[in-house]
Amino acid sequence: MGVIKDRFKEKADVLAAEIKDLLKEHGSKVIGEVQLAQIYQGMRGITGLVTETSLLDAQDGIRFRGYSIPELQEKLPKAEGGSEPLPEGLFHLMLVGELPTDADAQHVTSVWQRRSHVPNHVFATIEALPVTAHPMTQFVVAIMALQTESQFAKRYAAGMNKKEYWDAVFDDSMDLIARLPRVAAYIYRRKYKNGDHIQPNGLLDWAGNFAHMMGYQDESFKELMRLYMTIHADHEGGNVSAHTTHLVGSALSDPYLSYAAGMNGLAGPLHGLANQEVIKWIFELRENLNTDLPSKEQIAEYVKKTLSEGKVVPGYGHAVLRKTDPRFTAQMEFGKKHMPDDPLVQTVWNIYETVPPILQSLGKIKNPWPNVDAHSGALLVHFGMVEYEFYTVLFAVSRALGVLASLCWDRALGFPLERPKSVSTRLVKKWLKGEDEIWGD
Ligand code: CMX
Repeated sequence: MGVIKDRFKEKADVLAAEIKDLLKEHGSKVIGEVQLAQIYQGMRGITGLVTETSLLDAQDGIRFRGYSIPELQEKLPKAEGGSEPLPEGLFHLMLVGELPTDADAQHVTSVWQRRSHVPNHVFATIEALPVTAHPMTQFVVAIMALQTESQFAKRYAAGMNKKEYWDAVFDDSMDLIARLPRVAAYIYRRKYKNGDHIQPNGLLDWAGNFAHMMGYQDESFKELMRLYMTIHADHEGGNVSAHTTHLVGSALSDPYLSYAAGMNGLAGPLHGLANQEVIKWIFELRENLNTDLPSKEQIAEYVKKTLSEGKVVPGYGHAVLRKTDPRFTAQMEFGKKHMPDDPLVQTVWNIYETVPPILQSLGKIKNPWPNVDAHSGALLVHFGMVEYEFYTVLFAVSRALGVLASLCWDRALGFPLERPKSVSTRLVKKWLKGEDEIWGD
């Protein structure tokens, strides 16, 4: 077995034993109560999942294995000459639960370099789609084409013992993560750069190589990709992309099937697609007002217009967070360091000063503060990546790190098929009249 696989298995065996004892002793403890409204309203606030890789706090934001984003920026290994964390290090942290050394992160880089070959039929499958197809459609179709490579699917068909599920999921996850930058960069160059593809550079780290294959050689852009891939990787287990990957994986669908399912969820405008919606909205705002730097008054007017048309202000609000998203703040810091005078970046900051009080004044929005998607596009545009329909693909490549690390844990801990109980409104009405029990079988 590889070094990381060994370490993972060792940790997983310890935790599996702990969970067994924990459930034996405390399994019947009540962890919360469920109100009728919650089952009609997106299950907000219901604790019903275990995710080991990260935990979201409404006030403090995301922590990966207990570490905040600023802590990760300080403690995770960096590329030579760089100051942003390597996503390889974050993956190690999420998977093994320990901060990696520089050598550990380099090891992950070399494993992913070794496993990054993408078979030709995947490119042929992408080519079979109209070039006009949305990049997320091309991306998910490509993942499905890659599924022919699943070790899990092959081993399951050959009668794999359930004790080995984790091992096959681990191998598929590493292969899939390794291949994603090549697939995503291929889609980018196909759609926006006349199919003028760029070969991988075997000396670069995962995110740096991704930037290179998309055609961005600027060191600062590579740094942005390292930061971007780190902060978008995981957001505990209940968000649509993580939950879907976990749910589909619980049916023993292999990692390719599970991840593709999750990414179909990420492609929704209330989730990952919001990053393209934000920049589209700002471009429209600038075009409408015929200025590169709209005033705060002009922004306020435009926000009110958006709301009056029954639309959401993209990049604002969150189902769990109740403060400014630390992922927004990390990107704002990057902007201050690398491009403080960029008018688009300044517009994002002006929007940040303008939108929250307006949303708050509506009285119904639980979180008027910006989320991760409010900032990301402006940084990309600064480097010339103006093709905003591609942004969710960047998010998807990063999200693979969290959801696939979690999938490894799901199988290593032997989590069963996920199958919550649902009710009909007919039953609810009967239950309210005392004519039936709501907790049937
Ligand atoms: N603009 C306008 N209205 C908003 C809003 C926003 N940014 N955020 C929430 N609301 C509205 C909701 O639509 C809802 O309205 P109705 O009661 O009329 O249906 C009301 O405020 C209450 O919503 P909430 O409880 O505060 O928020 P939810 O947990 O239901 O939804 C989210 C969370 C993210 C879907 C929502 O805030 C939103 O649509 N934001 C804009 C899209 C966005 O940025 N998504 C990205 C999230 C991060 C990610 O996953 O990448």
